[in-house]
Amino acid sequence: MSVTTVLFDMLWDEYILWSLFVSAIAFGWLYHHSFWFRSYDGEDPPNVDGLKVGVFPKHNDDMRLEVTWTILPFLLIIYLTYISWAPLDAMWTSPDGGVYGYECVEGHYSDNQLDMGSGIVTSDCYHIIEITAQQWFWSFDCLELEDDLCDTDTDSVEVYGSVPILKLKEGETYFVVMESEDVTHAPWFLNLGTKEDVLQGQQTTLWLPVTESGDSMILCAEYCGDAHSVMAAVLSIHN
Ligand SMILES: [Cu+2]
Repeated sequence: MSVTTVLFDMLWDEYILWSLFVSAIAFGWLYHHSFWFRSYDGEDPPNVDGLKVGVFPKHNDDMRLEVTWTILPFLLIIYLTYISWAPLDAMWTSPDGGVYGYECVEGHYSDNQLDMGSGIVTSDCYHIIEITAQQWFWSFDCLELEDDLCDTDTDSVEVYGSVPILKLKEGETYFVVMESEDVTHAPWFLNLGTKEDVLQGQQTTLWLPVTESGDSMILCAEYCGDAHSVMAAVLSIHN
């Protein structure tokens, strides 16, 4: 699969379709009301709510509506917190015996297991790699890892030009240690749905539990200057 195909697939990913769907409702509503509820020159529109300029329409108060409008979103937030608790806990798990175990010794592999119920991946152990960010490109360092586990390359991608490729292995988990040489950046691994800020003079870390092979883009999610929009790389996962 070429990188161009990957980009095309990305455009039609479900989140694009969802945003088109929501936009259609929002803008449809906006334009409908703008034209439907127009008044014309010389027309005296009926004041159905008895509104007076500068006076709060207290007669429109509805305690039941207000309480409902407070309690329902509150319950929604509790529910959203509840369902994101486990994934967030996994995303910020400890590198010392968390869900991804300890660093793999040479010749050992993560053997990732995906729990279909919770969506959480657990690993026997993980591999460490490094990412350095600068205006406006990414540098990957596989450290001591063998080529099959981690390798780098470059490729030419439409729109983005020449970009680095990070080649990882399906079924392995990587602990990425990151730092920036200048301003704040943030690698966004589109297909893994994960991103983290990269700072100058301070290390940040990010887990990459890899369960599916394929090519996808890595973009910069923190505005970092002129060429921010083309600060890209390719994540290529093989099995
Ligand atoms: Cu950047």
